[in-house]
Amino acid sequence: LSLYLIVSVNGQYQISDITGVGRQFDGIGGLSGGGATSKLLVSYPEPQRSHILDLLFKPQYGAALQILKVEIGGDAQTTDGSESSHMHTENEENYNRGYEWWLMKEAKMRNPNIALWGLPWAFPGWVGDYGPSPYKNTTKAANYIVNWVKGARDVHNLTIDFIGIWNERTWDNSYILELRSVLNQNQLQSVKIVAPDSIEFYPLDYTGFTQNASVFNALHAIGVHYPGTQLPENTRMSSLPLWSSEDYSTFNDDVGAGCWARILNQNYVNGNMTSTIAWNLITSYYSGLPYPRNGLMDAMQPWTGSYVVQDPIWVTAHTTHFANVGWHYLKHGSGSGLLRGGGSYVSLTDGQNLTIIIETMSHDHSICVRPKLPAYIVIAQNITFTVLGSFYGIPKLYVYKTQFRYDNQSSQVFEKQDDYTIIDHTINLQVEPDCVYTLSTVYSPDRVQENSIPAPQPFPLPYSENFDIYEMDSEPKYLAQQNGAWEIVNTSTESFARQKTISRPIEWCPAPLPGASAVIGDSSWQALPINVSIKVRSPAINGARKLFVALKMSGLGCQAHFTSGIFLWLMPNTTTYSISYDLYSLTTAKSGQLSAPISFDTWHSISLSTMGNTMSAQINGDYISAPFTGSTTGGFVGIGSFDYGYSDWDDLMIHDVP
Ligand code: 147
Repeated sequence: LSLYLIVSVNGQYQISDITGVGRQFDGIGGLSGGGATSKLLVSYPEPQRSHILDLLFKPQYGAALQILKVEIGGDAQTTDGSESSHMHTENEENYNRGYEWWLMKEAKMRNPNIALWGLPWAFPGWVGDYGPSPYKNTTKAANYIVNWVKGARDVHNLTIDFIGIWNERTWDNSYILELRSVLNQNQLQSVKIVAPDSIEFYPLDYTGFTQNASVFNALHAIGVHYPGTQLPENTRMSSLPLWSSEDYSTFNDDVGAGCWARILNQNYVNGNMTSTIAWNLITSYYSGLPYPRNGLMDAMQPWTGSYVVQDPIWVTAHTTHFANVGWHYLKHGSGSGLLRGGGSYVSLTDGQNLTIIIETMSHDHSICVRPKLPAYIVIAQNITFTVLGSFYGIPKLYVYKTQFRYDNQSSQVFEKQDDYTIIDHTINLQVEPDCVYTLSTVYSPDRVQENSIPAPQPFPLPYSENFDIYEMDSEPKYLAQQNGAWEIVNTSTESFARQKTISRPIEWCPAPLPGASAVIGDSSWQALPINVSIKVRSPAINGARKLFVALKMSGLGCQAHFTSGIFLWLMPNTTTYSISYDLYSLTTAKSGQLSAPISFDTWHSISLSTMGNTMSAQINGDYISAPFTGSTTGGFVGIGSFDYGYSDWDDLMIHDVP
């Protein structure tokens, strides 16, 4: 019995447009939102903030993204926080909230050709007449979305290219038709609808969706999520563009980078998908929130300016530096396909230029968050490409290589190689597993080396914030709203932060959250004795009826109904206070009466601290103390209410107790 180990395989492939080209390449993008994933980016210091934006958007620089997809805020938690709606209530509109407008303008400034795309996760409650669905009154919902498109145009001079339906929730044919018609009534024919952005497209019956001729005509592209590079046959053969409109969501080490490399190629090779959008664009949410480091790079320390350019940025560059939207893939078998020894190749052309991208990511080094990746083998291989058709006379190609290493040696990432001279219309390459190659007639400069990135530091203490130096309606820095919307109010006499969501939104999270909340600081704050003080006020009209300030808040995101911590509760118009170890007050540590009621329309000073086995609180001068018997888990400082209603906050101060 003899044992053979196959160490290498030869494969021959054609690069040709003789029988025409394949589908149009529609671009690679990143998603800001779904939710609040760019929260910390906007408060970065310069020059780091501009460097980061260059790394995301500047052509032929870093990721050089071709599409920016953003959340249309809906005032509710949508994974790592909530984003503000442009219409908290039916009678008001505001297009200066949050940071997505800013981000879109920064992206456009760097790449005027970048496509912009908006998609809602959650909606303010009024959109669905306070029921659970935005489709109750399709005209209302369509007008709400079209207002956002018009706000982008009229207030920010931004042209929105694509608009979606409702992220990963049911779609509704009559809503799609109504949205198309309201867009058209507003002379927004150029704004294209992508749908359904559904996680479970497969095995849903595609016939019910686009074989409805009017729906088919209303759509520009079919967007699916986390397809695992595959689509059911009837979808894969659709004449509509097929996009992986949310994908990736993987920890951004070199396995995450490997996931991204594999799906960027194979979404086309296996699924005919011509655009892929990474969730998320950049990890700019606090560590300690769900899906840590799921961005193409990390920037979660605005107080230092520290950031990390992770390798998914350079995997993106392997495609985006060498092909523009509007180019075409070459067809399966004549420029694109699977490699005999494992991995894949795609070719892209504008009719003259040629770009070939090869990836040989092994199974264990390219696992994405979902779906399950079936087993397969990648081995070293000799690849021979025969170049035909329009590409027959190409004399040489520029070559860029990434080789990931998982054995403590450092990876070689997006490094320019010697030019490849094509002899006899033939390209020969020896390729090892876990590599990405680009061979192209397009030249791109060497990878930029970021220097002078500030060192990381924990959230600075003591920290104080008086909300005095902001523009009206802007979102306070570092205060990461988890549900509801905190915005600056400037009057002639005072400036403060107000929570502005006054009724239950149409939530995106599967489990409803009880009210509004926001966190600030560090998820690891635990042992250190810590004190938070703040002023709070509940307006008599539309004011919140149960307010909290909290320490050690953990268990956030869509799981926020399990949030634990130390919650100090005040009930406006009563003298009642309580301290609980969880958001639902399932475990109450102490409760009692204050010497004076918490009146409406009045500022109240409160503070809360832990030290050793004791916790203590001060409310307008009343002093409360109790033994601490809660969990030792660390967590953020938090504020909020157990209901929806205005609450005003000012003079936040956090310090460690000496
Ligand atoms: C997606 C959301 O659209 C994003 O906002 C973000 O939450 C992302 C995180 O991976 O996930 O939602 C999904 C949630 C669950 C599944 C798929 C997508 N799932 O269990 O298959």
